Amino acid sequence: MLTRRAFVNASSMSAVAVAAVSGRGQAASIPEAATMKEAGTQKPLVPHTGPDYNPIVTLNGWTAPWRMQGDWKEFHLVAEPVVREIAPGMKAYLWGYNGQSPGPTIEAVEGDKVRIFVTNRLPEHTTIHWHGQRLPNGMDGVTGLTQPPIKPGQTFVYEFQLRRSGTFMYHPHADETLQMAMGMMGLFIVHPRDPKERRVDRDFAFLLNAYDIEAGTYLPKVNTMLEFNLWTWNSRAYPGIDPFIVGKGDKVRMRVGNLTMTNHPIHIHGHEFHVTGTDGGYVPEGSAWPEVTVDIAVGQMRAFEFMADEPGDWAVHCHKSHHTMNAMGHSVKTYIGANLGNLQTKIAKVAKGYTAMGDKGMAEMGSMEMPMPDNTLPMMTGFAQFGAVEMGGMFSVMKVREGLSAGDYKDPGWYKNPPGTVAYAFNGTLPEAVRAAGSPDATHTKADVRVVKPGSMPAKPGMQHD
Ligand SMILES: [Cu+2]
Repeated sequence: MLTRRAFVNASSMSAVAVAAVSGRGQAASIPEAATMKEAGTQKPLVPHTGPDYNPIVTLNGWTAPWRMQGDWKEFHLVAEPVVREIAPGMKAYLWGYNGQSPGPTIEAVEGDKVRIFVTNRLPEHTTIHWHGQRLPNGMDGVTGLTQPPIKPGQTFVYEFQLRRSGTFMYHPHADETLQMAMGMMGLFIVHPRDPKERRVDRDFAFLLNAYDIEAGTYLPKVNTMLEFNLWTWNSRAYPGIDPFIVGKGDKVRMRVGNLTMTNHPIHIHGHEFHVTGTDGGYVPEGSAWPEVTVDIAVGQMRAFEFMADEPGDWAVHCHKSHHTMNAMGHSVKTYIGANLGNLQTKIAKVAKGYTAMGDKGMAEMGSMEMPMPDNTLPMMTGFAQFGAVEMGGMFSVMKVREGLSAGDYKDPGWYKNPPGTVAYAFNGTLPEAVRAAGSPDATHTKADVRVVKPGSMPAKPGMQHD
């Protein structure tokens, strides 16, 4: 028997708790199921057995520990109800695996034989489909088609050999609409057997998912088809999504899987990348194509790589602007240019605390403290060194810093911009630092600049809808 310490690889997974499997008779043969309480990004799980690889950093997630039994790598997933913090101030009652949604990332190596125990602690049956894997048909996890359902209380065993390396996912193929809308999914990363193949310095992974949770409530509406109000990465919404911490000069890979009901163009600032992996495998080295935005369709996975050579705090986000918005904003009416006059006073007479907003745009919502029901997230939020970020949903920050040692994922704080490299308010003269730096704008004179006075935009009749 392996000791609990060896199984959990205690050196790198401090926050992992180990729960015994229910059923005394089975405890000898089923590996203990680790469970995670923290919603933050956990330290990558350095392999303690088998070939070396650079472990995955699961954004706001963790990697499942395993044990070796002969030449089988054994994992234990427990499907169960979980409480997931979507961002500080909001929790959701979801279904997931081993204490979290998404479940833990399964990491293994090309050629490994994996045995995955799946225990069902849900109130209804489930299965797991290993999305993208080559495997015997009966291991594919489709209820009714390839296997009987895993009933509540049962444990099923999946066994297959990992025939190719790459980025994969797992999710139920049983009552699928409901179970995926409740957050049941996870990443499955297979590393190449040759540790030098496709090696990068930082290897991040996250799933795109979405929920429809009404303000003040905790349960996702499971039959929503398109009108989701929380756009999340690994079941977290900005500002709940951790930053990507990267050393200057690091080769970085991001792997993204889409288990929402719409496509997401994922965009990074300040760098161009090459798309190096799709669902079908690696893009041959000479054919990887350059982008700054990669559209990820429903059910797809994409991996892209770049050299992080520009220090700074760079935005990484979905480019559908409604996907960088949280729950409270999606039904706000458009009043741009409208003269709201004394509307606020009038409505406040019947609806206490009513605030008329939006006649100058909606940015004020990013900085003001609006009264909100408990357990929801403001439309646009987050603060950084220059003020309100006015974002939500699928948004994060990549912090590229000089001198980080390998494996250092501590948040370094906000970027200290060198003098003369931050956009500034123009007051008629150019500061010495900018002129000395030879900014192209130094050729402009005051007369070239068209000054638009705040408030000069005319209120056009008919601009408000509703
Ligand atoms: Cu999106």
